[in-house]
Amino acid sequence: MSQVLDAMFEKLTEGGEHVIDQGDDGDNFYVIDRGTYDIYVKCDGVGRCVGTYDNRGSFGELALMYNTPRAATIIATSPGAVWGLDRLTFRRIIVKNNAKKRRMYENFIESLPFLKSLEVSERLKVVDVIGTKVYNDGEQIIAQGDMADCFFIVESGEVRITMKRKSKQDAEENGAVEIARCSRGQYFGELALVTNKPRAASAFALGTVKCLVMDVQAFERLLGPCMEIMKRNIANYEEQLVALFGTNMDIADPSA
Ligand code: 1OR
Ligand code: 1OR
Repeated sequence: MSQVLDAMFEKLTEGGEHVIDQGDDGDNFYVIDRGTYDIYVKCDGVGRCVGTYDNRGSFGELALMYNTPRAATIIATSPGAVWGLDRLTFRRIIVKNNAKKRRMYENFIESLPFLKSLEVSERLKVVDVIGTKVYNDGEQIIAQGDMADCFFIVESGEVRITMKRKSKQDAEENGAVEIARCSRGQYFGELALVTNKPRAASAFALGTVKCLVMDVQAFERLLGPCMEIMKRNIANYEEQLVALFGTNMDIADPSA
């Protein structure tokens, strides 16, 4: 960690500035300090905005990790600042760390049924992008109604999913209702990413919980082939919702 910090340099960015251009060779990896950045990917020669970073996140790792040309163009849309890490240091430290991560998580990721539509090489890329996060007993992992920017897989421990009832009055009277539990190998937090809506439910740690976390950009980039399985499961939520609350309120719209 201290080697990475020592090697990082600050770069101020202006609105409209191209921090990365698709097709270039990779020089640096960037961590956002502040500012907003659009992600453009060329399709038949035409650049299309496929996502944004809003004051957090990182980019520019793909060209350095896989020795490929830049896969997207990143354009600042406000004044901001990023922390850069040069290619050599990135490869020396991050790529070495990724090799360790592959050894640790390859078997676990291989065993997950919802990732079975991915090729082996794609599952390895999933291992490369995941981060890990530990939550203490009772700690909130997701808050219903929040905007979403990541997806979770439970590595150990148990996660309690709760949902507030439809009307405010009900919520105050009854509090939140437990609707599901997730344990090792199960995922949560996909719904808001798939529907582009706020979080439909809250998630809390039951005991100590360790999760693998993936940001929304990696989720969209890598998990496309698993969408069918996830969407089938979302249809199940809708059925359960009717059974539990006796209403078909739109889970994709928790503010309703
Ligand atoms: P890089 O070194 O290739 C561009 O330089 C960076 O943009 C890339 O690393 C990623 O960090 C970041 N597809 C490819 N690269 C992306 C994407 C992305 N999003 C962010 N980057 N997709 C967008 C998913 C929202 C998939 C588009 C089909
Ligand atoms: P999210 O991004 O909306 C909360 O953040 C997560 O809780 C959600 O993604 C799902 O991954 C997870 N209805 C809605 N979300 C659920 C449900 C659920 N279960 C788990 N999540 N139902 C439970 C069905 C057993 C139906 C509602 C009663």
